[in-house]
Amino acid sequence: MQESSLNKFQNLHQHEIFAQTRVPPETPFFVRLDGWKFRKLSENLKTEKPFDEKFAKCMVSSGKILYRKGFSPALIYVASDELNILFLNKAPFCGRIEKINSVLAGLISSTFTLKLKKYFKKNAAVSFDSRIVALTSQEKVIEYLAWRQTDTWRNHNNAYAYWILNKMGYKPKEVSKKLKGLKTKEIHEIVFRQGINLAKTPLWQRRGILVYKKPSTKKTEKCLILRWKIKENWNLPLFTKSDGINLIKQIINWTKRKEENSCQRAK
Ligand SMILES: Nc1nc2c(ncn2[C@@H]2O[C@H](COP(=O)(O)OP(=O)(O)OP(=O)(O)O)[C@@H](O)[C@H]2O)c(=O)[nH]1
Ligand SMILES: [Mg+2]
Repeated sequence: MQESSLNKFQNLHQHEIFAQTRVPPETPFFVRLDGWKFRKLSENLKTEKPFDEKFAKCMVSSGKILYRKGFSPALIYVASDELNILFLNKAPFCGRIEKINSVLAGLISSTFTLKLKKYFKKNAAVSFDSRIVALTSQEKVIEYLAWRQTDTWRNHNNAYAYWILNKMGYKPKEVSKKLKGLKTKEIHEIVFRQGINLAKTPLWQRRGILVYKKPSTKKTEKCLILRWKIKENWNLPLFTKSDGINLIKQIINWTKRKEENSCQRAK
């Protein structure tokens, strides 16, 4: 009886038309999560302007939850209210896009709420939007990170300029008008006249923060033990220069080695 009444609804599964949409196999991809209405949130929290280290810590430790929940991203690039999570060959949920976007956004949002409580002693329900950026090669992965980092630098300059001009008494609309179309050099000069050198601000504000797993070996009496530790890098090189590119390549190679090892163990 119960079965026959259920059968009647079975074709409704066919309406879940996006459920099987997947990232193509063996395609590296980023999941980019961006805080929803975080400008308002940062005002409500009274975060430090233009950058708040506690806010950045909330972002970083929210990203790190993924490792503890069994996901294996190659790296997470954090900047402002954005998390860029790179997966190489091992896509979670067999690459199912709806599942990846919804579970990751849920996990990061709930963790971020808990971290706000810890660092700001405030309760706030937050949300992140989530999208998938599929890339075709290691070069594209590096190019993508260079793009996000360049955007971070642009946002950094604007954030300082807004903050300085605001402090000088300009209204938000006047600030926007004043900054519109200005070149980086001109923004630097405005801020410099107020005593801040934009080339000397903390590196994490200018270049973002990278989270990844780094291998280390420990020698015991019998053998060498390989360990993976989660590392936070708050002093990043430029991803457009050789030391930045080499760092990304190194992290990708570590991840590939780790994935190969876990495949061999599973055989
Ligand atoms: N005061 C302060 N604000 C921050 C900090 N980090 C991020 N923000 C805020 O977060 C915003 C992130 O930019 P957006 O993602 O474009 O703004 P949003 O309000 O989240 O907009 P949507 O993503 O479209 O919902 C910045 O504009 C800042 O207002 C910080 O360290 N300190
Ligand atoms: Mg946002």
